[in-house]
Formats: sequence, structure tokens, C-alpha cells
Amino acid sequence: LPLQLLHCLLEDGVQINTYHTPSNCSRKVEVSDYIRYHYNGTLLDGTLFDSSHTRMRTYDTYVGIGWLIAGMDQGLLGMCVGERRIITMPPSLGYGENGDGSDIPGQASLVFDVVLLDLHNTKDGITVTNQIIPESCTRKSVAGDFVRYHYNGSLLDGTFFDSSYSRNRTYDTYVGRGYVIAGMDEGLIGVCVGERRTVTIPPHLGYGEEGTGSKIPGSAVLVFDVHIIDFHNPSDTTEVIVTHKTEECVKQTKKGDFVKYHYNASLMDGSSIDSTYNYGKTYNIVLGANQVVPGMEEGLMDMCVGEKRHLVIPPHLGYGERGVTNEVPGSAVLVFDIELVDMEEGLPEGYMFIWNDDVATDLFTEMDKDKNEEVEPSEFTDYIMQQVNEGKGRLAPGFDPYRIIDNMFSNQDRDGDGKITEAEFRLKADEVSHDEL
Ligand SMILES: [Ca+2]
Ligand SMILES: [Ca+2]
Repeated sequence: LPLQLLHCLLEDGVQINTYHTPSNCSRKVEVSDYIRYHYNGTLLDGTLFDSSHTRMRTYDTYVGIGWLIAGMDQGLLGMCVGERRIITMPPSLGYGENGDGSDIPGQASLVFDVVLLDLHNTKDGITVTNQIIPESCTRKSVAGDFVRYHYNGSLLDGTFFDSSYSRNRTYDTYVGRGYVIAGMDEGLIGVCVGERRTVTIPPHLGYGEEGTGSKIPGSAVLVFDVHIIDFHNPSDTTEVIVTHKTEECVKQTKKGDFVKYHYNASLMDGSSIDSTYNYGKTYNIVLGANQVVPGMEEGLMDMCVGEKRHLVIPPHLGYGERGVTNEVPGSAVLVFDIELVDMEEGLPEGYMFIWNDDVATDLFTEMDKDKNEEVEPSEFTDYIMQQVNEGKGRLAPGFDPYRIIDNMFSNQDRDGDGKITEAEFRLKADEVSHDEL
């Protein structure tokens, strides 16, 4: 031992020699903190009497309140996580006259080479640091919201234990409802979409004294670097924002209309899903016919040709918990920018064909071109198409006309023999409904 050190020991105090100081230290050990550290304990002649390293387990204890020998209770105070120090103490602050077991003789001065791995106080709550909040944030998560986020998880000394990035999948959960550890349940409240934050969680709000798995030891403080991808509430409706209004609007879209529109689809983090502009043609659907997700149906209602809208669609009105393989992640909130390019007015609800004019008085005879007292499918189809082309009748837009006409024929051909007789042909204009004439 250097003379200098011996000299200090004579003074009956604890000698502290820090030989590694971490670059950042936001907090130092105080009385009543709970700490996890590794140590090698040696006698003054260098004889190793104990080592937490050989046990491959940290020593976990309260500090400064008499749980440790006095020399350690004093010598560990003021330490930073990651700091390494040598604590040397006289026997009076160690095991005194009698020593301890067979390894520590009486009147032995002790030398502990310590590295601090973890530090918290049971009075601690979570801490939120390193927040980066998008300027566009208009809404913050509340209990009961469903949050999709990425995270990197590490221990206080920087040891990595888990990452959602490594699985290439967000972690998805309800918050404030006990589905995740208490500290995370709290740390995910008040977040914005796109926000980044570091949530530091003491063990009593994490995995406690037991820890979990092979990577999170007991009494470990957890540090999560979190990136919020999106969140929604099960009570959310589709958000519709008109971004461009037309000067005049003759008619607004309604159920049954055939609409042609462009869309840009993306996720809340801005990543693009799909765009009709890439294909150079509109997406065409019949409104109210379940051809698109409910949120889109809603977003396209009461719209004018030329109008543009910004839609935010929660997953329960979009692609749900399952999403679309390789395109839309499960439970994702969708963002659509849409533009109504054209529309064709639909028929009244329930109708697939209507007459614009009065119905011919002797419809059956008009249809039965070859006058064999039966209307064959070709006669029927030709007649209906002729009415449509002459503007006398109208088929529901957006569907295959021949399929509609086939259905109409089948409904009229009550005995299903492939032809319609005059008896089967019971027409009254006010009876016209659905696929019947
Ligand atoms: Ca015929
Ligand atoms: Ca028949």
C-alpha cells in the first residue's frame, strides 16, 4: 500500500478513490437510496475475501441506513451510476476486532473496489426526460387510449435489454389500464403522436425485486427511449377536414352514388401506404356498398366534385387490429387525403333499375320480339339495354349492368325455366323494387 493511504487509515476514516467517472451523472447516491453494485473485497495485502463478480450477481441494498458495514454506508454515498471507486476503511468501520468468518481476520482494514450499476429511491416516481414534441401536436394521450410505439429499453448503466425495433414491430397497448408495467402506463400518458421521450422507471413501478427474464435483474431501474407512432381511442370517429371547397356544388354525394376519387394514404408518422396518383387513375366505388372501409365511406359522404378532404381514420373504422399484410400495420390510424374527381348519381336505396319515363303499357309484348309468348334472356337484356341507352331507364351506377339484368331476369322468371311467361310477368309500376321490373 502507498504510504499516503496508510496515513489516511490511521485517521480512522473512509478513504475514497474514484478512478472512473462517467461522462454524465444526473444523480448521486444519497442516504436511503437503494443501489445495485459490484465489488471485489480485499484485505490490505491484496487477499480477495469476497466478490460479487464471482457470484455473478450484483449486491443490492439500501445505503446509509445501517444495512451495510459503516465503511460502505459512508463510502458509497455520492456515487454516480457507472462510477468506479476504491473504498478503503479501517477495522472500526468494517468488521472490527473479531473480523467476519474465516475470511476476514480481526482488526482487518478492508478495500472494496466498487462499480455502481443502479440507483433509485423507493420514493421515486417515473421521470420523463429528453422530450421532443412535434409542433403539430393537438392532442395528447389519455388513459384508455390505444398507443402504438417503438422503444429501446436499457438498464441505468446502459445495458440494453429489449427493443421493439429489433422485432420490426411497434409495441401496441392500451394505456392507463394496467396492461403494461405501472411506470410505462404512466409514462405513455400525455404523449403526442410523433413524440420522443425517455421514461425512467424505478423498480417498484417496473418489474420489482424479482425482475423478469434473463435480462432484467431484480430491483432494476428501467430506461425506455420511446417514439410514439400513433394512438387513438376506441370511441374515436373519423375526422373529416375539408381542405379545399368548390365554389359551386350542384349535388353532394350520398349513399348509392358512384364516386371517382383520388387518394394519398399514409400512416400518422407520415410513411406512405398507397396513392392513386401513382397509377394515374381514380379509385371508383359505390358509396354505401361496403366497397371501402367505414371511415372512408363516411369521409366520402356529402362531398362535392372538386372538393378535397383530409381524413383521419381510427383502426376500428379502418383495417382493424389485423391491418393489411405488408401494407397497413395492425391497429394503425390511417390518414387519407382525398379529392372527389367525378360522381354519378345513384338510384334510390334498394333499387338497381328505375324507369325515368312512364313504363310502356304493354311491356311484355314489346320485349317478346319474336312473338312466341315468352321472353328469353336475350330479348330481356336487349330491351333493358335499349331503354337505358335511350335514357328511358337507368341502372344503378358502378355495377356490371349485365349482372344486374341477369338478376332482374331471374327474379321475374319465377319458375326458373329460363324464360318469362306473361303470367310470370306481373308488372305494376308501383311494384318496382330491388331487382324486379
Ligand atoms: Ca320471345
Ligand atoms: Ca319462367
